[in-house]
Amino acid sequence: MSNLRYSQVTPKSEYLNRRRFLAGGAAAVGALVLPVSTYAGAKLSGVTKSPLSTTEPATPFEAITGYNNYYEFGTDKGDPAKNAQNFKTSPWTLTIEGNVAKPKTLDLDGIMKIAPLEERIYRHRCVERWSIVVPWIGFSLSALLQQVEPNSKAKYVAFQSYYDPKQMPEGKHAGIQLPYLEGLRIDEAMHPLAMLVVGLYGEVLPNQNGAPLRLAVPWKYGFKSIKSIVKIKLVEKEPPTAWNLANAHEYGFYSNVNPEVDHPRWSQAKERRLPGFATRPTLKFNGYGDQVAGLYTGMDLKKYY
Ligand SMILES: Nc1nc2c(c(=O)[nH]1)N[C@H]1C(S)=C(S)[C@@H](COP(=O)(O)O)O[C@H]1N2
Ligand SMILES: [Mo]
Repeated sequence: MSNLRYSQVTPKSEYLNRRRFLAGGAAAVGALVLPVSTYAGAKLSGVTKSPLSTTEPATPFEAITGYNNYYEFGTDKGDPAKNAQNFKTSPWTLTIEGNVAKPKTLDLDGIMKIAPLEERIYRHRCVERWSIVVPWIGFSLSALLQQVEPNSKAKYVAFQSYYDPKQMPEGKHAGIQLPYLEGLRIDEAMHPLAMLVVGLYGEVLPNQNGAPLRLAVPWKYGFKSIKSIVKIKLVEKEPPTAWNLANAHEYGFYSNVNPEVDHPRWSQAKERRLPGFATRPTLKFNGYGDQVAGLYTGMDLKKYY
């Protein structure tokens, strides 16, 4: 059971500042009034291991946190690790609204208390053909959705990322519309594998991986797993998504991992497992078919790509 509260987590920066203060005397006094810009690296406690984990070995921390897509902080894979370091993730506000009986506004403490924290080791397959295995920490998105009590008009779930051009100046050159938008059908969102993530490798999420709150939808291409979520809205119609708005021909709403349906510019049959260059066959639904194929019974997955 996790009774951890965000206010009880010791941010690494604060801890370091404190150490510096103890060691450095007067010169370090300023450190006491520095705002805590990030919780990245703070340890999460009370995390249980989930049976939903793959038995594949997890990708090293350095690869997961050093090779990222996060266009708000630049389009090169190394940009997010460099440019997101000072991103301010506290205070944070998440709103859940729309076709629900009980809309909610949560701060970080509230987010951490939605459900007990679990470690789930998931495969993650980017549409650009690299893959990683990540020990995420979080809980099923359904835990939060059930708390707001969706009504019968809630057919889809729309997600919106934080966007502040001042903190994310590289976002101007992203080539996609920001704030980043994503969406799931309600039954996809309610599937236990769909996860809200607050950490990885035992720690609060590094900023470049989507702190303080991101999605992990392991049977879909990585771009469905939206980072730094500020708004979740239960809606009646299929919501717009960032990559579909940018290029509808290449990126559909569903975006289930599917080695049988090529991207218009490349085959999706294989993937590169980081770190290194070894390739392996890509699995339908990224290997989660036993759990999720039933969501798409009777659908033409070439049409609904
Ligand atoms: N807000 C936001 N979320 C995002 C992206 C982004 O650019 N902005 N990139 C997506 C893509 S393409 C991938 S592959 C994953 C990468 O997640 P990771 O960096 O934690 O591996 O984040 C997804 N979520
Ligand atoms: Mo991606």
